[in-house]
Amino acid sequence: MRSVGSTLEDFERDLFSNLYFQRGTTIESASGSDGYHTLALTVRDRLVERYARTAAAHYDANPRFVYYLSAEYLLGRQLRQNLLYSDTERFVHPIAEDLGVTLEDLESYDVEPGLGNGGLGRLAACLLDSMATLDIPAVGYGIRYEFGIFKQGFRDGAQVERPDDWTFYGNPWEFSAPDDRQVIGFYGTTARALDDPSGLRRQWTPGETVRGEPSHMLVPGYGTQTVNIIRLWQARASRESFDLSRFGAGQYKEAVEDIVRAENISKVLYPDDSTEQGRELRLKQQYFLVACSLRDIIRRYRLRNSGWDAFPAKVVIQLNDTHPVMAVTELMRLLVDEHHLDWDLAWSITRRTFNYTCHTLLPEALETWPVSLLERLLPRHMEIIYAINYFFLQEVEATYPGDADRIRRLSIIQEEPEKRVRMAHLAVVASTAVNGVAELHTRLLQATTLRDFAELWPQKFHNVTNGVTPRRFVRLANPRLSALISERLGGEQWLTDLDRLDGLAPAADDPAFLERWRAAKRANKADLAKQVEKSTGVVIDPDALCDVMIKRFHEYKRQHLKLLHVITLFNRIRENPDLDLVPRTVLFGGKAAPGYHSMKLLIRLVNAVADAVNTDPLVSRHLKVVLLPDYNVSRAQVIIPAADLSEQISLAGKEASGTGNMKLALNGAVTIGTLDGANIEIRDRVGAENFFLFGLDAHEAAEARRDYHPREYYERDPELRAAVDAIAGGMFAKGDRGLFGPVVDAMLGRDEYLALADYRAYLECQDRIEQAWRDPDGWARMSVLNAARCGFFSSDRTVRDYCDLIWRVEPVRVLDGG
Ligand code: GLG
Repeated sequence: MRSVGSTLEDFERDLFSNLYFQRGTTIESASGSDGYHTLALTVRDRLVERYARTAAAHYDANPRFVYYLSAEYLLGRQLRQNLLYSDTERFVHPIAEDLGVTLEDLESYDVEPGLGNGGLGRLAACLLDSMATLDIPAVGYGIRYEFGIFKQGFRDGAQVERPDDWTFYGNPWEFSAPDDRQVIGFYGTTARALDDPSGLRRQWTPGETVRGEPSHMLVPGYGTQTVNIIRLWQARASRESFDLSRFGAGQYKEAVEDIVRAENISKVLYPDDSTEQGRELRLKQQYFLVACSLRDIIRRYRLRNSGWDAFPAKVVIQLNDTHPVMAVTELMRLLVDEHHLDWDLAWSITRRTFNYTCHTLLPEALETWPVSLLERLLPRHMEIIYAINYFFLQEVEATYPGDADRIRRLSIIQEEPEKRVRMAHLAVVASTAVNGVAELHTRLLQATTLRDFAELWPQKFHNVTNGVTPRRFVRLANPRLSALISERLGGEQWLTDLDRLDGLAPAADDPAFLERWRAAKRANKADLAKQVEKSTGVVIDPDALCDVMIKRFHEYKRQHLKLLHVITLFNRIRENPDLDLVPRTVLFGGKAAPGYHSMKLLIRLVNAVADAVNTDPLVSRHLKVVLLPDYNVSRAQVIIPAADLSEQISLAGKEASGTGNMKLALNGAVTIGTLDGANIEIRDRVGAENFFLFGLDAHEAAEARRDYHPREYYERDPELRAAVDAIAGGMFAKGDRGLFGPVVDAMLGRDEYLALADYRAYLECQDRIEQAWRDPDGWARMSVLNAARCGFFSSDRTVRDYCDLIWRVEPVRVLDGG
């Protein structure tokens, strides 16, 4: 194996060699981008060597592998992470200084792969990071979207979406592996396999084929030699698709039609599903991901194993939400139709291989697909679903004889109003383990959304509370705080053993430490202020309370409740200019799905309110409001370390877990939140006195919803009425009463997520926060205790839980090469 050296001299030599031989340029003529790419390649070389040793160790050990299937990975920038993980950052500074550049300059070329959209995608990235760190043999499978999640901008305050061409300058972190490409089919017909008396084996003749070309990115572990990979598939037309004769005849568009159709599959993340074509494309993507990945998993299995008996002992597949659930039917098809296994054996293998993580409680977020679409796009898979359902319902009938209603509720097929396949049901039926992502979520899944399944198979259900990687979200995002923590704890072991943060608790009573803690926060806030000014022009005060709500825009998350608070403060200051208010910056960040019109309108309203606040000479002395455009992982890494207050105000029972809540608490932000998702577990750990709780709990919310009249709250509460009236009266729309009318109608009409019911409690809680903020030592104490007591929320712990409860995999140590 070729070995890269580990000294500064080796690093410098490789850097110049890469600049010359890989970029084909010299130091005299190199551009900034050349500099970045060269550095990236040199860092990558260090990881490649570890990867080669990891692959060899895995080959020798032939262990059980975790295969993580996910539609999204929200990785964030790679350069700083890989410098840290390869322990080469210390080399860069002296070399860069010699050359007259800074690491910050070079990092500005580091593009974030926008391959995810929210918490689910970032969780996938955190779990991969922790698996590598814990030496768990694992591969993540996903799609290499040509354009990831859109870039968000604002025009007249309204969200505009621009394509994110993230690979435009090339992605130095990725290797393509064309030899491992796969060919998969769509459409076509099925026929009976004549030599199969059971009739369960059939022959599928696809009507269209598409190539999946893989590339992989390296996923290094921290403080260990393991480097795993994430394998991403890109769709390519099969070679015959280019119609040379049409091209020759000048029909250029028609000549490439098939190519365009095939390659559209991996064009964008979550194609808009408001049209028939969009829905078909989404399902195509899902099948494309799992069909390519399963073939690759089988290829890897066969490198060291033969026969099928050992398959579940060597392969555990984790389905990240319902998007990859077609994998179940594809494995059945491969085993039964192509490898001629008998149905029962194939089913037993399948059931022992898969596990399913559910990330939601909202029934509308549980995917279902029309039977008619499946019959056309994946005819064989639809037959397999029917067969799985047939045998499953026999099992149900045997357990609950004559309970037709239960059979209807449990069935994988929904009959009314249109026949559809319930992907979550398919996932539960085909999995060994099903897990929710926080204690409350798992409990509610068992009690409501998946209740019949929990009664049928109670032993299948587990809770695995989410976590976040402290490497990216504390060490990289917040170097100041990290240095302080390491100094206090006497080393960096906390980065791989986050429970050690507990050792900070006594420092919460040490005034000198609190002073330094505050200074770190203050400096982070100054950094944030610079970025806010640069991207919005708004000047914010680093000494103001930094009140942060960063997450996707969704009605259940209740950004509109936060906005009602802001408008109330606005009204209070205008009514009473001498009011002694705590100076506060309210920072929003988040995108709305392109087809989610009500949330796009809310974004517009947030921007309009921000404008009104920031330009009012009176109000802006106390309050600033900013919606930072294009919220992503890189921006999160700047905002989170600067936050004083973390807004986690979803209606209780709606947010499965949340992970932003964990990142913020670990960075010393104090939470204002409802008893929802992982907020509950955060509060249990940091202590009720260090957490600002308000609002209905999940049970009360469910009760209140039965007979709910938001107007009564509006009429009873003058401040609430004034806030709503300000919107309705066109105060934020230059007098136009129509523009934000739908926001008001939604609040007063249905108020689906009970924002008005929680308004007064929320405001009172914010008043308590003001009081607390006036005592700087008291606040800093809460802040320290939040960080100190949140070690549980490391994704290392999450991965250990998955290993113990579900995966039953053992780590494989990779020996040091040096
Ligand atoms: C979900 C949920 C979040 C959860 C995340 C990761 O909405 O509450 O923290 O997955 O489990 N769809 C999501 O982003």
